[in-house]
Amino acid sequence: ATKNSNDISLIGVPLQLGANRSGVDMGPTAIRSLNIQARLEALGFRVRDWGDIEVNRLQDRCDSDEKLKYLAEIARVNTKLAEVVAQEMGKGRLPLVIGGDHSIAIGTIKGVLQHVNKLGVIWFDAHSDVNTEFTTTSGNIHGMSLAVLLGHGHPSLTSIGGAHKKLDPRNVVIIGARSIDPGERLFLKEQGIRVFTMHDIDKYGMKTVMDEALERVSAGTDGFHLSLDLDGMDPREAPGVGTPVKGGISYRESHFAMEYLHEHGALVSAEIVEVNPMLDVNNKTAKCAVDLAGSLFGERIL
Ligand code: EXY
Ligand code: MN
Ligand code: MN
Ligand code: MN
Repeated sequence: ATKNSNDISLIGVPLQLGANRSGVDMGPTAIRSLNIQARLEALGFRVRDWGDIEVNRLQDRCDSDEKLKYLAEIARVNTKLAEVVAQEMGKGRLPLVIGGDHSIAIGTIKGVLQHVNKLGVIWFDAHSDVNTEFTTTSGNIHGMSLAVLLGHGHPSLTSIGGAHKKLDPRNVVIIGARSIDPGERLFLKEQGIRVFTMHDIDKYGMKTVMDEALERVSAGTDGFHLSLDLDGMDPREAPGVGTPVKGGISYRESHFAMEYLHEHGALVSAEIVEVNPMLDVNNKTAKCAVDLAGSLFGERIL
């Protein structure tokens, strides 16, 4: 994989079927309207906007498995996304995927896993997203994507890109968690996944948290992926998200985390998810997303 590639491939996924509220399918439009491409080009990157993965928006509820909402279409979109991510990485480009709800992490990371054997993942999120069809109470697939990537969940999702293409829980770190369901708590314990809750961030500070997180996602891996869910930030800073949770990561802590990842290097891929312009205030959340992308690619490092 091309670590720290100078070429970025921007891929939009206007998907809201995995979420609990509509509007997040307009995330790519809101983020592009803030000129994310020009922002990254100003940092010296060559940015190619691949466009959007096609989504059949009008879906009736009757998917194959009642429990999981819109399972068939979400599996189809993520299969296509995985192919495109793998193809763009094959051309030496760093995939920067713009969502859309967090179910798209399935396609992004499965695509990266076609090229990277051992991949670390930083999961920046108020939630752990490790529900399965057995533990979910909502049936929303955006709350299941990390479990799927660890090989647990509905076969039509875990089989995308090959069922054997999955993450090692020792290389996965969740940062910002503050809303974890009972079934998820059990899963996280069983899997031994390192979770830095808001309590940990307050107790140790973001630098200490990031130091340990970077150690875990780098140990024996070929680099790491950043899955940036804007609901990880405090809702006062990022109100335009479908599942806001009070007491989140501050604006400065978020930027520090991004800059720290940049300084460390070894970023292989990234995605920015859950920006919902319908719930936003003057595009504030989309602007946070673009600003954080700038920091992730070195904008505030002299
Ligand atoms: N844990 C809840 C569920 O499974 O429905 C909420 C999940 C929210 C997921 C957002 C994307 O992070
Ligand atoms: Mn999430
Ligand atoms: Mn979340
Ligand atoms: Mn294979």
